[in-house]
Amino acid sequence: MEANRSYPVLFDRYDRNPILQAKDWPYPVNTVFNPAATRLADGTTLLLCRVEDRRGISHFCVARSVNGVDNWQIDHQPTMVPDIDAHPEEIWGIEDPRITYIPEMDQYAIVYTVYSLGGPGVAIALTKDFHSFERLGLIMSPDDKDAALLPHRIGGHWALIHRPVGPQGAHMWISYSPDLRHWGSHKLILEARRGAWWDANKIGLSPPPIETDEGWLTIYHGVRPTASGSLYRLGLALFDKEVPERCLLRGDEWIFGPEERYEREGDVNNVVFPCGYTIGADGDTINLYYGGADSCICLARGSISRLLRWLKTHGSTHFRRWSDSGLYPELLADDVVIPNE
Ligand code: BMA
Repeated sequence: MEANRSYPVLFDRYDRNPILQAKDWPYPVNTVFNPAATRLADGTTLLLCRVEDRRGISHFCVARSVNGVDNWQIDHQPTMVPDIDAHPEEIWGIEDPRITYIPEMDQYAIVYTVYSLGGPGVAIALTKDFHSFERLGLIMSPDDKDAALLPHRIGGHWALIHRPVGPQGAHMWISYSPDLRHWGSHKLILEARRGAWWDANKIGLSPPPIETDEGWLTIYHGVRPTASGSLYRLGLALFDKEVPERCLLRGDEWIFGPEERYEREGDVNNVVFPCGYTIGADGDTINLYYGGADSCICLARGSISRLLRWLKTHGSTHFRRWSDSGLYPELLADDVVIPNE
């Protein structure tokens, strides 16, 4: 069905999507999707692709391209595979990586989902070269995923955004650590909405937040259950630069969702799932790399300043009122009009 285009289009799909798929792989695989992305010092775009083998278990494989669009050089064998002996929590695979370059360590942090016997959890590994990896192990126990590290310390501590699941739903949280291994000061930062909303009940961080002068521009996904399966769509939120647990703005409408056939049909229908982006030489263009229908890798381009402008006109702060969690009491107090007694 033709989509109604009367709304602002914030991400333009590359017209030769998908850019990578199973048939491009140098060894037999089922699917390739949900890649992390970064730009290396020499300007090369590196994708750390989630590859699902024909047992159903995922590993990571690196693809490199000079222009970030085509002529991908794919590692001839898996780059990072589950290390079950040292890390039994990786027994059913490693999934959905997010890369953050950490200037203080001159290393890349890869935060990824491990599929353990107890369910999905969050693990972290460090690398300088995407050939060897230093695993720090499981940092968030199941059920938790959709995690990424901020690139520098906040008030002396590292900050991780992640998505634990509890009986009250699946919401986004932030946690802090002095050493990347021990995490605490957990805070709920963005709640899934309720009822019929596109982002009701289950949300999660998509790629790592984008640091801008106005705050951490954050693309997140919302999962809507329907009679024919879940619909994965993307929305926007902005968090305070100094206090990243404070949400400043949240868009009401989703900004990107499955429309094209490669997003509508695959191993899991109706999924767009970005885990990474690169920023163009202009400092504004965002190249968003995403999985289509859990089967292929696609590219869409947007503009950071345009996303911020959209958020200012389409974003709201009203969502805070729906919180019964006691979040932001000082803001609530300002918002709520108390009748004269
Ligand atoms: C999520 C993650 C993603 C996947 C999506 C749709 O829970 O596991 O890896 O793309 O489901 O299947």
